[in-house]
Amino acid sequence: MRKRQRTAPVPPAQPAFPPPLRLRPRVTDWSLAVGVGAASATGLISLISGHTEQWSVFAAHGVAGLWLLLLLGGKLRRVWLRIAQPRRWDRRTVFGALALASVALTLLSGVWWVAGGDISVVSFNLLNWHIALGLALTALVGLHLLARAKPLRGRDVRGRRQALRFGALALSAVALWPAQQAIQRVLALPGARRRFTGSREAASFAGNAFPTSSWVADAPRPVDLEQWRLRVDGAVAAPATLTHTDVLALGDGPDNLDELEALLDCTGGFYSTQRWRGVRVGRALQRAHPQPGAQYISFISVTGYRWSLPLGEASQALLATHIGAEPLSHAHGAPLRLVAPGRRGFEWVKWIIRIEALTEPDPGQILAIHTSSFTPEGRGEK
Ligand SMILES: Nc1nc2c(c(=O)[nH]1)N[C@H]1C(S)=C(S)[C@@H](COP(=O)(O)O)O[C@H]1N2
Ligand SMILES: [Mo]
Repeated sequence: MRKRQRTAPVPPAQPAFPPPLRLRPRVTDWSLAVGVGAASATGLISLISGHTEQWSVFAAHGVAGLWLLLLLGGKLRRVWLRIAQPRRWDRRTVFGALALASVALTLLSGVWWVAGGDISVVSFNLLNWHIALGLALTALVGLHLLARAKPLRGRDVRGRRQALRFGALALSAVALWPAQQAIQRVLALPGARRRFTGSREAASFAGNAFPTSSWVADAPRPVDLEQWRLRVDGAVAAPATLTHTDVLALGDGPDNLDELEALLDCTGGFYSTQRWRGVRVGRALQRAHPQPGAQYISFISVTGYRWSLPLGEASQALLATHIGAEPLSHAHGAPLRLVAPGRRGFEWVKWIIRIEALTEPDPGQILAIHTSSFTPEGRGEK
């Protein structure tokens, strides 16, 4: 009788050389979670950073992104089989797959923008998409963590080899950031011409020709100069209401406006340097005599958009009526817009109608810049 031969179960194919940087599943997952947290936090902070000293925020964001990129391969290799088999899907798979897809798309849009990519998809450029996807991904990864997170155990992190791999991966992420910049410079990729904030130059010193932008969608009606007044009030001894002529007369006259060369850097990804002209904010304040307790100056738009700066910095800022040789156009904030050197574009309030001296910071301004576009004035209905 022939003996039936029992076939031993075929062991899963092992790669002859395991990838040197593969981390244990839970270590990979928690590293991804920490990477996403770091990328979101630095990404959000970067939106309000514009001073050159703040370059490290952008560097940290880049390193967090590269860290995610390096980890993603291992994660994909592991979950691919589950995702590729619809029969094995459940609700948690959907969150997980969405989280993974959003991480991949966010990384792709970020890397592409950094490399100089210049496409726009449904009227948003790559940087806009990167920000939107990044916000979505933070929410999705949060949900995915709630649904699937497994605690790290001692045996996940123990072992010299595991520590070495982890260290090598972290070092690679840190080293890839300057390497990537050097390569861009050597190859003279368009990405190398960006500011440290990621923004690209647009129509500097060309008057009103540079792009216009809005934080949400402020679109007020053009302001009638005859009707327009600037109110200076709040913590001041002598509140004032000024006509356009009064404003120009605050300085050395319309033929001798104050000048400031300053760079507007929009979080939407462009920057433009202009010779702005108008009157220093300090001159308007002098007229109204700030009280000793005044600490912040809030600039308020006809739309309700408002932002404030510390008193000393505000005094040095400019209330611009002109760009170079041209009067400010409506889209750029006529008749009066703030020029706040070193601050990101969103702080440069357009269509100013009121300057208010404050004795305390104004947290409400964060809400105001998001809601102004929904006021009748912001929609141009009033
Ligand atoms: N009132 C008001 N001011 C505003 C904005 C806005 O939406 N409303 N957008 C800000 C943003 S996000 C930027 S980048 C600059 C853009 O100025 P620009 O249109 O002259 O380029 O204006 C800032 N001032
Ligand atoms: Mo902006």
